[in-house]
Amino acid sequence: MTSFTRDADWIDWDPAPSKPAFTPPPGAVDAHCHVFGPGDRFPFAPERKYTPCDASAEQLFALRDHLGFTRNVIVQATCHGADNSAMVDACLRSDGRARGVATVRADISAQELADLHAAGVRGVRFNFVRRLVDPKPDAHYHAIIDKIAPLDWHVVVYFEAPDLAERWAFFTALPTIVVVDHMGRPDVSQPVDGPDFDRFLALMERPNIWSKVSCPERLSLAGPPYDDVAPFARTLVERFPDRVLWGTDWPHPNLKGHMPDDGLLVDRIPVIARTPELQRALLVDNPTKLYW
Ligand code: 0GY
Repeated sequence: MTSFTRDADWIDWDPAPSKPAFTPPPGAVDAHCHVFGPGDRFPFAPERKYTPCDASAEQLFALRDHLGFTRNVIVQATCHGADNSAMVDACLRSDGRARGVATVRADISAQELADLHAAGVRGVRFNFVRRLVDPKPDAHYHAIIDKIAPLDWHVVVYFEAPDLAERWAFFTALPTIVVVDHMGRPDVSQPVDGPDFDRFLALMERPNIWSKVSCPERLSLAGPPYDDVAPFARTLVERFPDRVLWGTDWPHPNLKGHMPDDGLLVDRIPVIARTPELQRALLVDNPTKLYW
């Protein structure tokens, strides 16, 4: 048994989120969430950049039910490196109600990939956020792309807005569906119709690019209820209704300052997806197409 001490400034997830007033449509998917450990069962990776509190599959499924959701997409968190055991275990114990996005080594074998697929994994995550992972050469990513091609998986990319220009050629050359985490992390002090977000919208004009309209709590400068982030998410939902996903980001790694109320995050959905049709596409049809 290995025990871990969370980082001194780590903020725990909210154990008693509010019950949302908004009722998600039947079959709704929380398409971006994580599990952490528990560390004594699924040790955190030696190369991790942070040590979180535990956040188990049972706790995630309890939150799913409390919020009125049906299914989860569990994204491998960087604190577990390329050891996908905790995420895979959660998928296997979900009764088919969770799918996964893995982090894999470039030398992963076809059998290991087949095992991940059987467990419910449908994509890999490439993380370019330097405070979370050390940079890797492009050859690393290209080797993985070649290996996942037979499985018809997609790629989830996480980067910060200033990195988009530098990585443009790389992102636009990816042959798979590419799902961008958290709207490419826009600077929400800039106008939604300004040059920075225009660059992201230009990326979205490519038919294989999708975006998660997630993490207002991470992007907001104003704080709850995150009104400053809503125009960015709403723009994406209305312009690209068939290529957007929504997620809680529970258990909210590395937040400084405040921990969001997950019930409030759900209550922001009708603010960014203003019709039942847009809500159904965002929460049910799009994630079902990609993951089930
Ligand atoms: C997120 C955000 C973060 C962390 C991770 O895998 C991770 O460690 O994704 C972050 O710190 O911005 O997407 O949940």
